Parts: sequence; C-alpha cells; structure tokens
Amino acid sequence: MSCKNILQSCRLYGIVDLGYVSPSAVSATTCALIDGGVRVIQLRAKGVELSVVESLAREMQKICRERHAVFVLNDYPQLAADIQADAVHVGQDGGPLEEVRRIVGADVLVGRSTHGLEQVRQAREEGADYIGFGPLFPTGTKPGRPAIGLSDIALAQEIAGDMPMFCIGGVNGATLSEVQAAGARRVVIVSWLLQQADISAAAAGIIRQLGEK
Ligand code: TZP
Repeated sequence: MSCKNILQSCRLYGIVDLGYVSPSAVSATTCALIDGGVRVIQLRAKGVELSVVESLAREMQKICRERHAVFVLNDYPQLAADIQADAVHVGQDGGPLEEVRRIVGADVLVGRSTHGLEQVRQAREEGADYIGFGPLFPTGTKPGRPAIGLSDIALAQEIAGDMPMFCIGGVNGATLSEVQAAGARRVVIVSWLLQQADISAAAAGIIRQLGEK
C-alpha cells in the first residue's frame, strides 16, 4: 500500500515524542506502536541536537519501512529530504507548504498543524497531504497552547474534505468518545499512549474504538 493510502486508512496516528520517550527507548516504542496496529508514526524531537534527531529518524524510518508503517519527521524538511522520510510535518511557523515541498521534493508527503477553520482552509488550498487539528483540550505536551475545543471539528472535517484530518491534543481513553461524538474520525494520541504500561494493547483498543479496518 502506498504511504498516501496508509494515511487515508489510518485512524490512530502515533508520535514518539522525546519529551516522554528516552532516545534509547525510541526503537522499542516504535515497534510497540506498530504491534498495536499504528501505521503512521512521527518522531517529535524538540530541543534536541540535529545529529541526534538524524540518527533517531534513521532508526525509526528503518523499522517503519520494514513493517509497512509511514514514518513522519516533525520539522526539519531538509533532513526529511536527505533521509527520504515518508513524510514531514510542519507547524504554522513552518513557512508556506510550497517552500516545504520545494525542499522535500515530490515523493515526501507533507502534513501541517492547524488550530482553526481558516488554517484548515488554507492547508487544503496549499495542498497539504494531511492535517492535525487542535489542541482540542489543554495538554502538557504543548504547554500554554490554548485549547480550541470540540465545536469546530465537524465543520473542519467538511472543509478538509478528502484530506485526512487528525484531531489532536488531550485525546485519550477517557476523552475519545466525546471527540468521536463531535465528528472526529482520526486522532493523534501522544502522552496517554506513551505512558501506558502496554502501549500495543492500548493502541489496539483505541483503533478498535475508532473502527479502523
Ligand atoms: N499539536 C497540537 S496538540 C499536540 C501537538 C503536537 C500535543 C498532543 O499531545 P497529547 O499528549 O496527546 O495531548
């Protein structure tokens, strides 16, 4: 299956965030997510030296390639291009997507964080391959970032059309039902998943609830 098709069918997107996972546990965590059925996995390494980001990215990319998961690098379009990551994810401060695409080339998918309806519209116009939409709730993973709530999810989903949209920020085993009831079809879960004793089982349970085929 192509990376684009995997993204389309993916309901739970996982992030290996170095705020929660030590560099020595990156491979095991990536494998645990894949074992649980997660097919799109991002490396999020804020405030870490570029050489460390590169070696962890190569490690994760190798595992994802062998196990048919999509590897996404957060930030660093040039590094994503150099190592031929499957995708790169950029925030609102990541510049125009046209420029990101110029750096990564045609074969690397590009995802964008959005925090409101106008940004969803813009990401669609700019041709993002997928978007994150949030943070829905306040979250320790992005401290100080205002929550946008659940009320715009359905409309955002409409604007996004066939561009996959992943709701993010404070999604967990307890909040998932209300997030789904608000119209979410796909989610990203970071801290809750990474802090589970059995990451694979927790991921599999979430995927079941989301109805991923
Ligand atoms: N972007 C918006 S919220 C968020 C990011 C990266 C973090 C979500 O983390 P958590 O721990 O699932 O709330």
